[in-house]
Amino acid sequence: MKSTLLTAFTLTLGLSTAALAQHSDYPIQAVSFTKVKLTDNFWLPRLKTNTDVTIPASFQRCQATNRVKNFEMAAAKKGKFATTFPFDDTDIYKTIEGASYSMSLYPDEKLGAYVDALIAKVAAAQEPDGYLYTARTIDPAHPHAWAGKERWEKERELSHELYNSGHLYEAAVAHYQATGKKNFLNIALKNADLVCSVFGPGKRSVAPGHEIVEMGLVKLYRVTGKPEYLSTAKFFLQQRGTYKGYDPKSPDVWKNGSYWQDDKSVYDQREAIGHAVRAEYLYSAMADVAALTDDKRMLASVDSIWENMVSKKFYVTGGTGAVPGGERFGKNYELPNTTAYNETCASVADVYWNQRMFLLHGQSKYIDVMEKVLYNGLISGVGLDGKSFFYSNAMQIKNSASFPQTEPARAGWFDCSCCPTNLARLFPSLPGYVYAQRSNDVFVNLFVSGSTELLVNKKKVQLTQQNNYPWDGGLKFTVNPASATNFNLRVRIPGWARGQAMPSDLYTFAAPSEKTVTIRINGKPQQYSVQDGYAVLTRKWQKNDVVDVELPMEVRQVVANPLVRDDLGKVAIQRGPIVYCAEWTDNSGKTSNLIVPSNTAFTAAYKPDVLNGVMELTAKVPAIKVDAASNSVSTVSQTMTAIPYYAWANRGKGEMTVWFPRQVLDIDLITQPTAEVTVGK
Ligand code: FUB
Ligand code: ZN
Repeated sequence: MKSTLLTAFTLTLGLSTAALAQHSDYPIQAVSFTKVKLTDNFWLPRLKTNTDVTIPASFQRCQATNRVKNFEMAAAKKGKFATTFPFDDTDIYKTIEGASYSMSLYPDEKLGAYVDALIAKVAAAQEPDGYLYTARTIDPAHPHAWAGKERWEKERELSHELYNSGHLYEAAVAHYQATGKKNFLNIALKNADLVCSVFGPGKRSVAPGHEIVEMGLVKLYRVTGKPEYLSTAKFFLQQRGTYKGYDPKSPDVWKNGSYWQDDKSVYDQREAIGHAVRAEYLYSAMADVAALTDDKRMLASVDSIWENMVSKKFYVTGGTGAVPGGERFGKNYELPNTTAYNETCASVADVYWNQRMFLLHGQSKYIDVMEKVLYNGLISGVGLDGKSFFYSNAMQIKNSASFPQTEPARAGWFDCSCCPTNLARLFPSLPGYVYAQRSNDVFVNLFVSGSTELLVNKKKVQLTQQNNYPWDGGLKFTVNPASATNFNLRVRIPGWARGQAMPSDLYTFAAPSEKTVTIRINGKPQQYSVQDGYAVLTRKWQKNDVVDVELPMEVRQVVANPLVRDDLGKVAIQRGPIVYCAEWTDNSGKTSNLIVPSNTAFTAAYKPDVLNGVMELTAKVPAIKVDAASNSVSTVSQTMTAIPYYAWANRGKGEMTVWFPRQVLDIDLITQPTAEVTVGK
């Protein structure tokens, strides 16, 4: 199907098939979102809410906040840029991207017509040579302050011209794949042709100030086979570290270039640094380009950066980008709780990056990380209503008389509204992360009920999943080949089910578990080997073969590497892939006084009426009480209730804790939060 589309498309464009000759690519291919149908109890309602609430609200907000008007004014070449940031155009692109994915799940003529009308407005705003950036086109004599007088003059800093292009490309490809229409894609190609004619060896050079154009160009390359798109993506990556105007000795991340990942060549970068969203889009593009051009040095860099992030710069909830000032990665092990930043967009980027790392290496550790992000720090970014969001995902909300902390509230939209629209596009793309294939190896990466149809050994194989994940560890897979056929079904055995809280020593389970993973085929217990984190089930599959996998769903305590100062003496609570928190509303108004000793026995109970249905954990624990005169403290036994972290802040404002002291000694009686927030830079 994919190659037919590609061939039909390239012939229409008049591209020769020689242009398609690719020497290298990811050794593993993801099964496209268009081929995976979900029936899942956990994800499907979220995707439905995204379709029914988030996407319409997002379009409405793009309209109400003048983002659409910017395009109309650019088309008319009249008016005054009417929003705050030069990258506000991308909110429209990202929402179209989400709507496109969504229409492939839920066809919707009215939505299709609305999207087409919006695309026509985008087309009208595009300059004749392909340039598309309303912040300049509306009034080229008075462009946005971040834009510079001439095109691309401030691209290395904050103009976001290529960032806008990158989101345009990503959205246009999704729209083309989902609808088969080329109206949006043609706009993207015209812009990309301009970009490729301006930038490249012997032409203009820049390390784009906010990465994503590289990933977008790779997607256009995949659709069209046009080599310039890939070579320009690689050119942009190779420009990092070439700018001479930084002061490499400056500790200031802007002045030494590390904020933009521009302090070193990509070939010399080994650490996740700078603005987290920029960084993770860069690393995603490095994986793409390393795969497509067989660039082993680039691969070595991105491998090391990944190791650094998962070993030293990753919250237990999957959040990344600890430091509010510059929305960036901190130093190694700098993972404070009271000031954690964790931009939702960084989690979105992390999903993209880990998917690519998996496609490169075929190891489950990348999906373990992706799963952690998906089920925790990513979906915490959206309220259960689908229209209230967190830009930053806190790790601890703590109030004391001396240091009252302002609890964050979810908001419907932000001046800088990158996160809501990034979620709008990520959710409906989820079916594309469930399965992957490498000839006779079929990978099951995520446990999401639904089905897909694959071609293995030239035979159609239908694969169906039925489960109640993440609440239940019982997974049922039905394999249904058109006729009996040999292949390897590789079922991911999550790290957390193999005694590994994290594929690094950043987090470990506090105590070992005796429980093991069991697998049966057609009811018969199987001996299986685990390779690269997958149970490899090799056999001649017959019609309606049934595989049952039982993952041990225990409540585990997690401890952090002692170098993470903020988590010393503390534990987090995890059950399956879900990381828990305690919220004030379930815990007599306070959570910073709860202690979780190592012998705490939690009971898990599914509560269909709580927070749209969650597995709730309860336990008797010691809690600190302060006397009425605030002169003395004592410990009382109290029932503690924990809910999935992702579901916090849906019932009003108050204290929230992820990391609990194990002993009275480890309680932070006073912690002063010191958040300094810089958005949009
Ligand atoms: O700069 C564009 C977007 O705005 C970034 O990705 C976010 O972090 C926010 O700063
Ligand atoms: Zn964001």
